[in-house]
Amino acid sequence: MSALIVIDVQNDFCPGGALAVHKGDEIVVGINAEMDKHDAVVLTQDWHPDGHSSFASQHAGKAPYDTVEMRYGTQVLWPDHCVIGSDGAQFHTALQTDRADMTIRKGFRRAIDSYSAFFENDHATPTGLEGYLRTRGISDLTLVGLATDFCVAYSAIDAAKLGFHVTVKLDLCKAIDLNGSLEIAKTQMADAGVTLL
Ligand code: VGL
Ligand code: ZN
Repeated sequence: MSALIVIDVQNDFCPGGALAVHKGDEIVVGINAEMDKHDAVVLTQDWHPDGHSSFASQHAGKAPYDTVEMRYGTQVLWPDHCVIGSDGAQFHTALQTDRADMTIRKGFRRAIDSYSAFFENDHATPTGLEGYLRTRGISDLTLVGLATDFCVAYSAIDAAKLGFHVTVKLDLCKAIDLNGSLEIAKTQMADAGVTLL
C-alpha cells in the first residue's frame, strides 16, 4: 500500500506568500495528477500560532534566515508565515484537497518548530502520522511539495528511519536553497536510503 504525502503546498510558500519558494506554485498541477497513483493521499499543513518561536520577529536583533540556538538545536529564523487561520496558511487554491484522506498540521506549539511530518524539531515528539500510516497498512511513501530542503527532506529522512520505503519526486518539489541547503539535503536524503527521482 502506498501513500502520497504532499508537504506544505500553502499560499505562504508560493509566489506572493510570506516565505515564497521560487516557482512553488508550478508543482501543483503535477501533484494533483500524482494523487490517483496512490492508495492514500495525506496533506501536511504548516500551522503556527502568532508569535511562534521560529519567527525572526520574536528575536530581538535577528533577521529572517539568521539562526538561533534552541534547547533542541539550531533553528533557522523565518519571516512570520502560515499563521493559524490566515490566508497564507491555506492550501494553494489549485491543490485538489478533496482527494486527501487526511490533513496533518504541524508547528502548532509556540516553543518548537516542526519541519518533519513525523516528528517536531526535537526529533522526539511525534505528530501521529506514523501511527496513521501503519494502521492503514501503508509501507511505501512518495513525498512531494515544499520545500525540498526543509520540510520535504526532514519528513523523508524521518520516514526512512522509521522503516518506510521512501521516494521523493524532485520534479514535484521546489527548494528554498539557503547557503547550499538543497545539495546538503539531497545528500542527507540519499544517505538515509531515500530514493530521489
Ligand atoms: C518550511 C520553513 C519554515 C517548509 C516550513 O515547509 O519547508 N520551511 N516552515
Ligand atoms: Zn513553518
